[in-house]
Amino acid sequence: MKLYNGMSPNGARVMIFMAEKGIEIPTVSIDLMANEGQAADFLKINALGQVPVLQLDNGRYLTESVAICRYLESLHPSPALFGKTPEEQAFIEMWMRRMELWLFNVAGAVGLHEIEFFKYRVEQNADYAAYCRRLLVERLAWLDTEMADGRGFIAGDTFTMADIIGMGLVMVMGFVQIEVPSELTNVVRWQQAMMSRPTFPQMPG
Ligand SMILES: N[C@@H](CCC(=O)N[C@@H](CS)C(=O)NCC(=O)O)C(=O)O
Repeated sequence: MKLYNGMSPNGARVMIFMAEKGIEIPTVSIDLMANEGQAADFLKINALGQVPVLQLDNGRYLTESVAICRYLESLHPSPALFGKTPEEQAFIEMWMRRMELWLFNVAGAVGLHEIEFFKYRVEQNADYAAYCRRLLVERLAWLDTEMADGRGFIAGDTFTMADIIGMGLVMVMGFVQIEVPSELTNVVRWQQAMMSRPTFPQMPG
């Protein structure tokens, strides 16, 4: 197998996942800031011009971060980050979708609509970015209420793929400088725990 990856919130999901499991895969580094994702050779691998991409041993390219992690989970089941029992798996899946669709994508939209680098990716709209900033904070308040049962992690008492998607969210919030309001103590506690985890990516200074 070969991984094509670059420093980014979605790329980080796979890096964190591998680090949590102690998996090593030869990696080709794609420098997104130098626009290597849009290079003709890379577009032949993933026409969307995005990382991460896992090339399987049979040559096929898997081009979605969660699909890559799921594939690696089946090859390296322990520790189980997608759950073991049907019930665990279903609740982790529920929380993965909530973290990605309900939170991560809203934070991502702030970046897409505000950061100069993305001006050729989307038709930027400053009002939409401002709306997404407000919406994200509202949704973090919802997450805080959900986590008021004292659970240590997003989907329960163990670290899972839902937390890894959440770590990507924390990274995006760092890029666009959105802070978790201090009164959201459950989210603040979880965020601090994620940032102190040895597998949380250290951003280049
Ligand atoms: N759904 C894809 C999204 C991947 C994605 O958006 N990757 C971004 C980095 S977070 C990327 O490679 N962007 C390259 C660019 O815009 O040039 C996944 O999770 O794998």
